[in-house]
Amino acid sequence: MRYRMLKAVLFFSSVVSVLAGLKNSIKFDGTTLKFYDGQHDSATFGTAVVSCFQKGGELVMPKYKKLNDAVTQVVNEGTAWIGGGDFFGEGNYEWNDGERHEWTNWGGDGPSDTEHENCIEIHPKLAGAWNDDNCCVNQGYVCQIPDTKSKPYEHSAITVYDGYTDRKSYLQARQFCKRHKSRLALLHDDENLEALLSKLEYPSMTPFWVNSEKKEHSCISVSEDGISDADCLQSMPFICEQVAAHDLSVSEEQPFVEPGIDLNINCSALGIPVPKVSWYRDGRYVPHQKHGLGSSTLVLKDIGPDDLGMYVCKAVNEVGGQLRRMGGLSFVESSTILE
Ligand SMILES: [Ca+2]
Ligand SMILES: [Ca+2]
Repeated sequence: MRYRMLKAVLFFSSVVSVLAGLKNSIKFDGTTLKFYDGQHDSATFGTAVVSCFQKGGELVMPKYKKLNDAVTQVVNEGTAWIGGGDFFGEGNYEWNDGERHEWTNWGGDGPSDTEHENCIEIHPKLAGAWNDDNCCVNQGYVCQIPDTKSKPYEHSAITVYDGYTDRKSYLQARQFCKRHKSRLALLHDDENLEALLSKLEYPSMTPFWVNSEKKEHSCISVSEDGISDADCLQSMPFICEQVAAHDLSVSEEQPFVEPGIDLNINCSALGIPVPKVSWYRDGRYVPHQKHGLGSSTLVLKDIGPDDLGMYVCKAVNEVGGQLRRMGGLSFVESSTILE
């Protein structure tokens, strides 16, 4: 009797420790991978895509092994949708952002390649192998969500003008930066000051001109000693800054497509220089778009089956920064409306 009870206790404690070891979210490279299990959050592929968007992320696209391994780790039960498929041509697999597959992890002999299986699921119990499945199947999925909204200066590139002949007055420095498709480096807060100083190659006792958000109408300089007011006419070294495309936003994240309607979806982004913003469908440039300054509007008239596809908005400028987000959605759910 005593023996049986001990066994029961052992069994119970092992169940508890297994449960404690199961996590449905992990941190990965500045993002969180979160598993929505098939029992509580079961979703079709299309619903999973929308759900991840609404959570501020996207259906995870494990484009390389390290990320695929992390996804495998977080899916603690059953299988899960990941963000890719061959929706737009049998056997032409791509990620939801329109990129072609480079690294793959198909199980068995690869995708079974039927017209009815166009979305990819991951099998954690088979070492994270992929399988193509019917997009309408309800199951779990993994979202990848950025931890915090990135701060613009984390994506900025600075150029320091500290030669003796480079020295300029505050106003001249501002104009110089502007002519060079940049701005006088902007100070947002103390954290940003530290980031700025850390980008200098060597510690500087000489103050530099910078731009300040806090003190708009005075001329500000920074050095190792911190921020100080200075005589605007003084000649000083200065720092110019370019900021990668950021804060990309799409006016309609989830348009409900019905045949025959007109649709205008605006996409805009910030950056210095002003980023070039463009729409792509299935990885190809969309001709029906109106470009503005740092924005572009996708103009679809009398929507028909030919317009269905995966729409991606890209914003990019010289700094090399680039953000993508999917705008138009026309998946299984909407294509059934059109049929
Ligand atoms: Ca297929
Ligand atoms: Ca299959």
